[in-house]
Amino acid sequence: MALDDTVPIKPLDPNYKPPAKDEPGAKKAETVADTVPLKPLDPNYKPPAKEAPKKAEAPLAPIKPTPAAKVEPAGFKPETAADAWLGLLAARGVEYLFANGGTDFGPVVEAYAKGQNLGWRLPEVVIVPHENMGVAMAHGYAMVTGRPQAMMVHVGVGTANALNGLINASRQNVPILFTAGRTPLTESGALTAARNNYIHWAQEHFDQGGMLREFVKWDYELKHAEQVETVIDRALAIAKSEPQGPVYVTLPREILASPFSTQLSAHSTIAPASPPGADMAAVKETANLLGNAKLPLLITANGGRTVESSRALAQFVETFAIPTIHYRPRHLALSTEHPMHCGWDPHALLKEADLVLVVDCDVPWIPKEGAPRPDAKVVHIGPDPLFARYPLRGFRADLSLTGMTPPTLAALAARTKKDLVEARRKKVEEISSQTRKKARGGVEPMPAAITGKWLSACINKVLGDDSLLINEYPIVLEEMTIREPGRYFGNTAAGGLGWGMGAALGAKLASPDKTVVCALGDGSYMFGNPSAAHYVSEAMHLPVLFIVANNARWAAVHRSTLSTYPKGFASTAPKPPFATLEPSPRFEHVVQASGGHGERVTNPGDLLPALERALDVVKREKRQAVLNVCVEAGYVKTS
Ligand SMILES: Cc1ncc(C[n+]2csc(CCOP(=O)(O)OP(=O)(O)O)c2C)c(N)n1
Ligand SMILES: [Mg+2]
Repeated sequence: MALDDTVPIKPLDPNYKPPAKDEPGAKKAETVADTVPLKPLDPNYKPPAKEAPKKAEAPLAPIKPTPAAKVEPAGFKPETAADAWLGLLAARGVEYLFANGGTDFGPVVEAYAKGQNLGWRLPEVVIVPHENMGVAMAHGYAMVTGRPQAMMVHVGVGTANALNGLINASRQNVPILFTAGRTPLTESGALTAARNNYIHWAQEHFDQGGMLREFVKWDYELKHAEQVETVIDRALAIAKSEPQGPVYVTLPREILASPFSTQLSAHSTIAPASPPGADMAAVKETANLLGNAKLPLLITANGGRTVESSRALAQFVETFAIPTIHYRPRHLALSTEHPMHCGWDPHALLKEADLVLVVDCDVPWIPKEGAPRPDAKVVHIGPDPLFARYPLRGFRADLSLTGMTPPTLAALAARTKKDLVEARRKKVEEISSQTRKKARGGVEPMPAAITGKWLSACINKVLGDDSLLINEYPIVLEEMTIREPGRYFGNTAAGGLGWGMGAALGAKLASPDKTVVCALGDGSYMFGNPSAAHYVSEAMHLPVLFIVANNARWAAVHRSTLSTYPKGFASTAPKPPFATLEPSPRFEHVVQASGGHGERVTNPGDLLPALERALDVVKREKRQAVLNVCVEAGYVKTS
């Protein structure tokens, strides 16, 4: 029996009443709605216009990302390190500065105002009212465009709030130039921007970078104005070098305010390192194994990281008829309909395979659930095939082939014989179509209660070819038909919750012409700092459809307890201990506070029309929307 089947299933009660307070005489609420002193949705609501739309129906001017930065105009004459910092960010191609400020920001704010006044080219500032949500936005932007953006937060406390997001970005190899102020260093008051507030003493760290050093590729404190160019160029070059990742720079207030007199270069002074290239001896050895394999298997999580990588992987598995599993994918390398696409769980095919190619994948299988045959060979391929930053990772590796996916697979393809390929092609195609057929339910018939699987099928039905789907937990991938790379983004390897909403907003910022849909659990929604995310959506005109699969619990937490203690006390508890989120908030009302459209869906029959309505609001009215979908509590998550 699958673990998930052990979860006691109890559908959400549509007439659910939150528990009345125990005090005598406490008024019992009649319905959920009665407990909420909110006005009904205003159908004629118009978002306060930044750029004055005349009617709610009138589409806002399309959001254009700041055009790629040119070398700063002739008038750019930085007088302080902060002036130079901001101007250089723009000159080096940083389009956005995600910002959450404090007393450390004075010189930066002044430099920005000066630059705006004098017509300097500057990154556009995005105010992010929570750092974790903000860093997820920078993550989302880079994951869609490949371009690192900058973020600045308030000293150590802001850094601490961003850490979860940085762990996600680090494990997902997403480049971000993450910066924080440092409390002023000097006490006498003689220097510009010296200490002048009580917090400046308590906010000093012995080692501010130490807090996140494990999760950035490099960190440094700007020690003198003269260093600005080197520090920005070095930071960006390291972040962009493979395997990519976030970097951290701290900026003490007096240094930011100090005079700047150094000549700046028009272009970056430090080029990123060239990507790792495959060693030919290792390529030949792998080609030999592949050429002689009867049933190879390819497992990937990040193979679709870029369109180029996705195309290379598709061509490779087509050429050699290799069944391909996306295991806990963060990107899709193959179309879900591809004849080599053999599903989402490697363990069945792993038992048979005589060669396992692990491509850009940190966890290719779960040892407790299965392992390659003792006589099979296992080859790991990626920019860092050993995942050296993971403390423990013991998957067998007969060969660890360092190299980016496209050139490595091309080099392999050129050296591999194809004699055995056609003998297996039919069998692999059969596995592919049978796997799809068995697992896919579709929208018909309609179930008695909304399951996660059926919700996914309904989302699939309404997703257009122009949409990006950001999934923080609930999507059952078996139900999806996603044919193009770069359209699906799953939550990160580290699983730090609170990623989805910010990532979706960052993706929308990067691709204003796409329809961005973000699927979340009720837990993930609350981790995402919803009021901060909805604020940014409205303020930056970034309409996203947020779909909350609401089971009023952290099902994953309960499943995890049951996996260790399937027949323990927790398994018979009336409500999942440590994992119940009742009374479930009326999420549909939260979005209204930021001018969005919110609906709660309880009946299966109402789901598709509600999805259509919400999409219409997002696409035509350019307003965000939340669908609070009450799903059956025990849905089975398989992908
Ligand atoms: C920052 C953070 N805290 C806690 C967790 C542990 N955790 C993993 S899944 C999960 C529950 C997610 O709840 P929800 O989004 O409602 O999805 P469900 O499990 O109900 O499907 C939690 C709390 C985490 N991954 N990240
Ligand atoms: Mg939940």
